[in-house]
Amino acid sequence: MATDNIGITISNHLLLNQQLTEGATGSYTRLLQALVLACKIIQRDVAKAGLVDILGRAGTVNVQGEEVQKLDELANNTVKRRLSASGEVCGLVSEEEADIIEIPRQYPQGGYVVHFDPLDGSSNIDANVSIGTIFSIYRRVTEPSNDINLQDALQPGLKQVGAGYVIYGSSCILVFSTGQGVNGFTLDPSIGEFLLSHPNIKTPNKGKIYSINEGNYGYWDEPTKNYVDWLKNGYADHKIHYTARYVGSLVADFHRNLLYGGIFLYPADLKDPKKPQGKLRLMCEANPLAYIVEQAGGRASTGKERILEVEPRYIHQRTPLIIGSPDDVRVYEEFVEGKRG
Ligand code: AHM
Ligand code: MG
Repeated sequence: MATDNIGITISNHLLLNQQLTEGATGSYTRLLQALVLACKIIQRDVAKAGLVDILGRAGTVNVQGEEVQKLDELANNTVKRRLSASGEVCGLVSEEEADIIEIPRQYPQGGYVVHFDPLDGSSNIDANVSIGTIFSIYRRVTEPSNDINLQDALQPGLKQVGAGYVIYGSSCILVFSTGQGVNGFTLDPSIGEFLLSHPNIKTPNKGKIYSINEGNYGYWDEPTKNYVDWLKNGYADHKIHYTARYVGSLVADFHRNLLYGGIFLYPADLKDPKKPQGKLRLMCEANPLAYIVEQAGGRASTGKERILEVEPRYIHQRTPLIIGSPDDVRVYEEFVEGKRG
């Protein structure tokens, strides 16, 4: 962690970037500031959850067929309200809602579309394990005079103009990229400000950590089984003592591996005929993290294709996600290509 940058607030950082961007109007900065505020509010709610009875199930089921918890609803509503009120978005897509969310007419319609997972890792809420918010930003591509439509919401990850995530954990950290590297800001609760704590994050080319839910081993495809077997039993070949780490919150697993190096895998899950593409969502989970990892020098793949080049067909599309240090992800792809195994 660099101490010389410790005093730079996220507002300073965003405004400086705006000044350095030719033709910038301030729209993008206002959008990011609204996201930052939403995440501070969610952090406050997460920190108080055990005290004010917002843990536990809310009794409804989200579009993915999963039970929604109270904090999920609060987080979803917070992001929706704050982004709508910013006047900078023309539509939102939430992991928690089936359709594109239109912006209430009382607010100006802006030029951006944001996909978000309001509370990732929600099965961990009751156990005080790290959870987070993930977001992904696109420019509108259709005429502003019309309502936004699927063309605006279904753009490949390469078209993102920014992405990030927040982890509500031992400390609250916001990591994001606007296409010029990756920076991490840690919330100083005593002043309520995010301060630059991790400037210009670069992920190691190789790591020793692998992160995958091995309970699903019997349901993986052969290349994934062969790859994980090789990590565990192939010391004579790779000369590395790999170590397994799996929180079960994507943001936490991703963040750890981004800093330390390693590979996270959520492959296709052959046990569930409804999820032949695995569990994770392309638009609100895989694309934003793929954007960040590439900006940090890493790699993100379905095993066969670069995540950022996948053409989305529907907003809640799922995808296998293999992400992390570039050399590690490349080796996995070689297993898929049949070059190893
Ligand atoms: P969520 O967005 O509903 O919380 O689900 C996604 C989470 C990820 O955070 C995590 O990587 C994954 O589900 C864990 O799934 P599993 O329990 O199958 O390993
Ligand atoms: Mg999620």
